[in-house]
Amino acid sequence: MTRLSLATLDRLPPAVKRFGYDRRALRTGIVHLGIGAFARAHLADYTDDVLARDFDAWGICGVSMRKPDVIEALAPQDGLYTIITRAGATPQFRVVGALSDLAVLPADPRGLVARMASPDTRIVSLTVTEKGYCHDPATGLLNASHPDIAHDLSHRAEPRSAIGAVVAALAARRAAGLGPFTVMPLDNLPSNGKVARGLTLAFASLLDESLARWIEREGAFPSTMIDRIAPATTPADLETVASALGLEDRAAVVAEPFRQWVIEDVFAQGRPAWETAGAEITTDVAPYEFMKLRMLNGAHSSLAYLGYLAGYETVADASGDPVLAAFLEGLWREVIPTVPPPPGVDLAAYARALLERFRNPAIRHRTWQIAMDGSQKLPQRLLGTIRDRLRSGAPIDHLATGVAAWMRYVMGVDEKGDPIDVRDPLASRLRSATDAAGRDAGRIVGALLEIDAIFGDDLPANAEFRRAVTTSLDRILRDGAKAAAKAAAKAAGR
Ligand code: CS2
Repeated sequence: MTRLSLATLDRLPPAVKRFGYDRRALRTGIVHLGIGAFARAHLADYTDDVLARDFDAWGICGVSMRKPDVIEALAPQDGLYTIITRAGATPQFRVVGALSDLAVLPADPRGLVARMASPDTRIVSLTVTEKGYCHDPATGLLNASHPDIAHDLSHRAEPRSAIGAVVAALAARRAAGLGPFTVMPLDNLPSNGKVARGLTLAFASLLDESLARWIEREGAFPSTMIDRIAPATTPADLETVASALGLEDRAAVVAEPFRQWVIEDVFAQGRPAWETAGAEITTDVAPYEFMKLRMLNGAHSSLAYLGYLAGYETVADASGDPVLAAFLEGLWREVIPTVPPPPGVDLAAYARALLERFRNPAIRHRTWQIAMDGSQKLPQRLLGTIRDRLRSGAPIDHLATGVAAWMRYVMGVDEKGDPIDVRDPLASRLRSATDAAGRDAGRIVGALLEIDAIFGDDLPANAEFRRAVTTSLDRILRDGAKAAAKAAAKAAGR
């Protein structure tokens, strides 16, 4: 089958939406590190809208940080790909043109650094997932013993990590008398701009204190809240696209119709007018981040562990189970009092809308996918909320059940005795901790709470936290995940 590309674009059927600008004239102004499904369904989607209205040099260079697969799929397509928007029976198709260039970091790290250092690059954005920041998730500080960071400190011209690449390129810009580009993280971390700034400064300080001071003075690190559910593309999705387009597209992504983006307006070298595409530009992203990370992602992770253990493959299936849906509602009742509502937002209505989004039957978002990297996600999704609740003496039954379900999950064997493919940078540490503890809830909780990169030193010392998580884990081990979800609702109702 013929591939989607600039040369074959005019063969697209009229029902397929396509970008409305001259792609060949598009220049690159953004380098995006981590061009996975999320960035293609979010940043590039918004940017494509802006380019259609207000054409400017804001094409995106999509960068793969490790494996070349995505770039190998995009390259013969001139960077073009389809977003399949799914809700209800009829998917919508849209071909995006915003990726004006492509690169694979490990194939040519020097080339990528040079590209980031070029005067054309005005923004470097990142979707490298939580673990890609090489930080300590509990504190947000740089993990200087992370193998990629250690490598980049001794091979600065050939970075492997996002932070290493950012600092190498900023150093080259400074040497060339250019100002810094804006560093814009698009990952689910609280105050992601502040975190990225702290990590960049910490890394730069280890190389050259004056470079760090320059970045501190001149650099810009906007925080953002990003939201769109975009599950991994399946072979069946690629077939759907091929029959809709009449062309093969190996880089298509799937997304829900909903999208949201809140951006702190601090840019060093300008930015696309993303607000014309519906992004919210603000001076304070924090309330939006709290809402999204604690309510959406906190519920997502809890549901992923409970749902996986209960035998559900997708979020839609799990949230269709009345016991787990009631659990989510109970969880949101615990979360809402800890979230300062963003201007004009009704958090109860936000929660109802989340349940609808989770239940979208056309989106097959695997519980296993969301369960990945729990050690990096728990702090901002559940543990911050738990700290706030404990401080005010409020019950944490649902939140603690989310944490207990994660503990049960990382034991690596499901309720039927089958192995679980636990993907986590700390997987082996988690497994040896739980293996040594047998099936004794108290001992498992004790062993896992020792990991201070996740729990800090306050939570392990909190008797109420330990009790609530142990009670819930004990219930999961004895009666299963669903019974524990039910018990949480009962305990909270007392
Ligand atoms: C999910 C997120 O995989 C996960 O951990 O919770 O990717 C979630 O789908 C997005 O944050 C939604 O915006």
